[in-house]
Amino acid sequence: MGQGNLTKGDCEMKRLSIVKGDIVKAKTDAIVNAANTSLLGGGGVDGAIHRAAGPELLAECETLHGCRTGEAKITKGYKLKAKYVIHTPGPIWRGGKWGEEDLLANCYRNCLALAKEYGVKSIAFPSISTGVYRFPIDLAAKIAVGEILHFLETDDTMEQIILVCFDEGTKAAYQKAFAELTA
Ligand code: AR6
Repeated sequence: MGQGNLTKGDCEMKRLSIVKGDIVKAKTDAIVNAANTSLLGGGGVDGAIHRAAGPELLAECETLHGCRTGEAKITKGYKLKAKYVIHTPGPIWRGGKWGEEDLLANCYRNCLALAKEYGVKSIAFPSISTGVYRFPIDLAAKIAVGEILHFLETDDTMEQIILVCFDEGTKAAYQKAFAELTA
């Protein structure tokens, strides 16, 4: 994965890319983990990241004493190509009346702020909350892309942000959100 594999249309905007792929292979400085509040691993992308990083990641996560929904904590990347993993528990979708939209926006905002604090110049995000946590994909994509574009408006340190979609449907939703937000 990386710039070389981007198809035409993936890279409408210089610093934001929407790609299909496996986030554990990302060569960015940091990758984001769609974690749960225990930070002690799970299925989905969380399981894949822990498997690829090796047991030292779980050992460091055990020292963090969990993380609140919408907040973010950083660890080393261990066996990953990425130097850091930024862990953020997204909200579980409960119909939309429990602050889910704000909590998901907080995930992106807090991950980007933490990345900036650690001098991260490139970062890859999975589609937080849209798997096991069942957040509707179109709404999640609008929030994710919106928060990232908002961050990039004022930031001049981040060189690349990649939204790594695991399937075509997710990628299409992100591309649609990008098109709508930049129209
Ligand atoms: N690379 C990129 N995206 C992936 C990968 C991968 N290797 N594997 C899955 N996805 P989910 P959530 C996509 O369920 O909804 C865990 O058990 C997946 O297709 O991983 O935030 C945690 O411990 C989907 O589009 O995360 C929590 O308990 C997206 O990643 C809970 O799941 C998110 O799906 C978090 O649920």
